[in-house]
Amino acid sequence: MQTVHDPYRTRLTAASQPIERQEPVIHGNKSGPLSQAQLQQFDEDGFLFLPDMLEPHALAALQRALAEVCHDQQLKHLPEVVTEPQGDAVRSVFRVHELHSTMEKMTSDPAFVAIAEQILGSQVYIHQSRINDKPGIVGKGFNWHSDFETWHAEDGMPKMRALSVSVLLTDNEPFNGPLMLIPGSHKQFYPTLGETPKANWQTSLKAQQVGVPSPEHIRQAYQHGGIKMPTGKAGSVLIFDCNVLHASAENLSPLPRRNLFFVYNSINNKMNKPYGAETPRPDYLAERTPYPVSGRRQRSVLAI
Ligand code: 6CS
Ligand code: FE
Repeated sequence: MQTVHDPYRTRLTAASQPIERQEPVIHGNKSGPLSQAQLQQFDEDGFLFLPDMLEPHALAALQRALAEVCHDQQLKHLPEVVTEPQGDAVRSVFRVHELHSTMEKMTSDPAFVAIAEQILGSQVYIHQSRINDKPGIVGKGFNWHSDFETWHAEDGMPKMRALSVSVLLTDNEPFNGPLMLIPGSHKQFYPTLGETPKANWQTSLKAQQVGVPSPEHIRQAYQHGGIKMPTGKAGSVLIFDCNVLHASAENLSPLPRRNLFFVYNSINNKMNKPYGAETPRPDYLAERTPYPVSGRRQRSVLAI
């Protein structure tokens, strides 16, 4: 556990007030694919939804890759594959950019890398990648959280200088458990109550208990920003800041909600020791050695 001054103390034993974000949302003023208006929206809301971004052949290839990864009998027993709390339906598969070349290609698409570099103001590397399969009927939800809170406490991410790209691989409808976000919530850090249990990730990835903001803080954030639920067609893309509060409900519909996520972190924001846990999580959840993604050798498959 870290002893140096930490502006984002969390996993506390007593309730604590929200803390003002210390870092900007847009780092520097690099040019890139996003317009000034899009950057401003990302800055204000903490996310940006880009409908119908993927070329159809690229979407089809990713959907095939997802099926291969989720149903591979050899991968099944890897710790990267997380099943739903009850039963053996696949909930998430981590480190997909190293498990499948199509996924790897997507994470190094020049347009995505350029967007990440534009927002984060430096070269970037993949901190984490995953599929959330959220199967129909049995797919459970994700409690309210800030990703940064977990990455700071359990992985040692020092600053808010990372973002997630979510590629919708099935249509995200209001009824199949799409992501909900609280616009503007990324400007505050909501410290959470409760010490991190040993090897927390073994249970937290099925159902998160620790690192969840208090109902009072969620209410406060909601009163300020409301809730947005960006739904849309497969092939759409959601980009969101590492500290925006988000959650999603269980999927009682028969239609799966399959999303690919990958997290770009600034190469200047390397992991330290965890700020709120005894030992860092395994590499398949949090890369500790930054290999910059260059994204310059291939043609982009994005319509931007
Ligand atoms: O623990 C994590 O790193 C992951 N858990 C959630 C619920 N969101 C972000 C991240 O993939
Ligand atoms: Fe999350």
